[in-house]
Amino acid sequence: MTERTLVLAKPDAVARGLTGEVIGRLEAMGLRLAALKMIWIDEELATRHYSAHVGKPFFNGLIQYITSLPVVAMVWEGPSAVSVVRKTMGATNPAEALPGTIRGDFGLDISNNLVHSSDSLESARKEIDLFFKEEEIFSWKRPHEIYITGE
Ligand code: 3AN
Repeated sequence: MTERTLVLAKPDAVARGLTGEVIGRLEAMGLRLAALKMIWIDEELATRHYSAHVGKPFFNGLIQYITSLPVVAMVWEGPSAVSVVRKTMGATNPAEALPGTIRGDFGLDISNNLVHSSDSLESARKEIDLFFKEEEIFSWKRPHEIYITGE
């Protein structure tokens, strides 16, 4: 099923010049970039985005980190996009993420884990809503899409 998922190249990815690497990996897989913008997340958006983590010991640090520099927010579209993108990101803790994943290849520290992607279709819908207006998201297909995504 065609899905959309939210991806963030987080402040450490932007600071380290890894935004292109993140985009390149998802593009190379055949997913379609449907929306993209740079945004400096404020405390209110950060708290809404990470509402599941309110009260956890790392919450304040998480908010400080995600608001420290701009992020590059994206919507990616394609078959099973939510789970496919999660696999590409690797485990939350880069120290445990497999080589070949973005976090496994470029990260070392759980508080600086480079990327975010939605963990379910339901959170994807909510998170995309938080970051994008519907008119900022484009559904499009390649002429040879059938050979890439089967769609
Ligand atoms: P993921 O980003 O893989 O979906 P979540 O949703 O469990 O992981 O956590 C959201 C973010 O909170 C992580 N990307 C990470 O930056 C931070 N985080 C999660 N667990 C910890 C932890 N134990 N210590 C510090 N930061 C954490």
